Amino acid sequence: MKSFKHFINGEFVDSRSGKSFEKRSPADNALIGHVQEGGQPEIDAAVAAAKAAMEGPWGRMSIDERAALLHKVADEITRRFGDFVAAEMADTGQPKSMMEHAFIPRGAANFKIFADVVKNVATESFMTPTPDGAGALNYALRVPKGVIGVICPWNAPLLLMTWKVGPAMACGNAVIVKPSEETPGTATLLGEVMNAVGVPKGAYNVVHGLGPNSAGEFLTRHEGVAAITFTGETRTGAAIIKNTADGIRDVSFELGGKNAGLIFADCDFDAAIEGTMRSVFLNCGQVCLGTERLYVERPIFDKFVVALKARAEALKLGAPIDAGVTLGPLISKEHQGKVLSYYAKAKAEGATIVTGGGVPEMPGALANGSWVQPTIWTGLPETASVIREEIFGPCCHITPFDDEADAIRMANDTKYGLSTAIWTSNLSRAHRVAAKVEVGITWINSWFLRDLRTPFGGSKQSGIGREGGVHSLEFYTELRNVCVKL
Ligand code: NAD
Ligand code: 6OD
Repeated sequence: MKSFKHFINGEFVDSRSGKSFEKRSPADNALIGHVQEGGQPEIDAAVAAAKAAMEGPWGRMSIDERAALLHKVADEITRRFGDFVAAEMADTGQPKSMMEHAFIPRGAANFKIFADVVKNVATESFMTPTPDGAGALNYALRVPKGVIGVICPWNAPLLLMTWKVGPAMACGNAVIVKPSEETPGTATLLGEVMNAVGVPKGAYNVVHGLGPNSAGEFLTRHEGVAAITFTGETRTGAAIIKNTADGIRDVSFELGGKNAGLIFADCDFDAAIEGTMRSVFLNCGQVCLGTERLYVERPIFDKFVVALKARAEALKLGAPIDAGVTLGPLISKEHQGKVLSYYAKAKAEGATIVTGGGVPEMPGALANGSWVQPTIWTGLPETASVIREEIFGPCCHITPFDDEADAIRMANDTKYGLSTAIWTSNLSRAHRVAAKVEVGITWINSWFLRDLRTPFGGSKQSGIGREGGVHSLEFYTELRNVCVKL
C-alpha cells in the first residue's frame, strides 16, 4: 500500500491535520494507497520553503548551473524510467506502451528543452536620443517571477506538470505543484529525483490535496505566490481567476476544448483514419486536444464512418500492463458517470449509434474498473449536447459537410478554441482553412505532433496565454527595463 506524502523543503511529510484520501486504480478499482490531504499549513510551509530557496542557493545559481542541474533531473527521470512508467500507469490505468513511448520521455524532455531555451534567449536594448546629444542606453533584464503555483490535471500527469515546472525552474523560479487528486504518483517521485541530483531544498515542492477549500484554492489565494499556471477544466479556471484577482497575480490557463477534425474528400484516406483514431481514442479520449467533433466531406462520409467504426471496434481494451492493449479505462468512477451521462443524452437526443454507447464486459477484477465502450455517433444537429460540450471520453460525433465554408462555420461554432486537425491534400485549402479556424493550435495532416519551441495554448474559453519556447519565458520571468543616461 502506497503513501503519497507532500514534498516540502526537500522532505516528504504528512499533513498536520492527519487527513488523507484514497487513491484507487482506474482499471479495477483496487486501493493503490493513501494521499495526504494538504491544507493551509502545508501551503504556508511550501511558500516559505520556496521563498527561502529563491533567496538561498537556488536563487544564487547561474543560468549555466541551473540548466546543467535540470539536465541531470531529466537524466535521472530516464534512469528511473521504469518507476515513472509504473507510477503513471497505476494512477491513470493507461497502456504501458503509451507511458513508455510518449508521456514519460516527454516528462524528461520538458526539463532539457527549457534549460536550453533559457540559456539562448537575448533581451532587447535601445539607444535613446537625448537633448544633450549624449543619449541613453535602455536594456532589459529578465528575472524570475517568484514562487509559481502549478495546478495540474490527471490526464497526462507527468507530461503536463513538467511542461510547466521545467520552464518555471529553468527561469529560476521556485515551484509549488498541486497535482490532481487522481494522480499523485509521478509528482511525488519527482521529489526523489530532485533530491538525488542535488536540486536545492525548496526549489520544487509538492502539496497534495483537493481543489475548492483545500490545497488548490489555498495555493491560488496565497499572497506569497507570484503567479499561477493551471491546466484543467474551463469552469475551474473561472474559479481560480476569481481567487487570484485580489492579489493581481498573473495566470496562464490551459483549459478545455471541443476540437474539430475536418476531413476533406481529397485527403490521404488511410492517413486521415489513422490520425483521427488517435485524436479520438488516445488516452481513452482524455486529451484536451482530442477531436470529439468530426466533419467529413459528403463524398467520403459513408466510407469514413464505416472505416472508423471498424477501427474503433478493433481497439483492444485491457489491463495497462498487457502488451497489445490499445484502450484503457477512464480515470475514475465519477468520470465514468459523466461520460455515460453523455452516452445517454446522445441516445435521448436521437443519435444514430454507429458503435458503442455503453459499458463493455470486462473479465475478472477489471469488471470493477471505470470502463466505457469506444463510441461513435452520427445524425445529430449541431445543437446536441454531445456536439457542444466537452465530454473527455473515447467518443465522437461525425457530421457531413458540403463545402469548405460549411466546414469552417461548424468548426468555429463553439465557445472553445483549442485545436483543429485538418486532413486534405490540397495545400492551398489547408493554409486557407488553417487561417480561418479560431483556435490556438492547428495540425494539417497530423495530430498532437509537438515541437516544444512552438506557442501552445487556446483561444476563446480554451485558455489565457501561450506557453512553449520563448513564450514560456514570457510568463515565467519579469522583464525589467534599465535606462542609463550616457
Ligand atoms: P479540473 O479542472 O477538475 O482539475 C484540475 C486541477 O485543478 C486539479 O488539481 C484540481 O484539484 C484543481 N482544482 C479544482 N478546483 C480548484 C479550485 N477551485 N482552486 C484551485 N484548484 C482547483 O480538471 P481535470 O478534470 O483534472 O482535467 C481535465 C480537464 O483539463 C479537461 O477539461 C481538459 O480539457 C483540461 N485540459 C486542458 C489542457 C490544455 O492544454 N488546454 C490539457 C489537459 C487537460
Ligand atoms: O504537449 C503538451 O505540451 C501539452 N500541453 C499537451 C496537452 C495535452 C492535453 O491533454
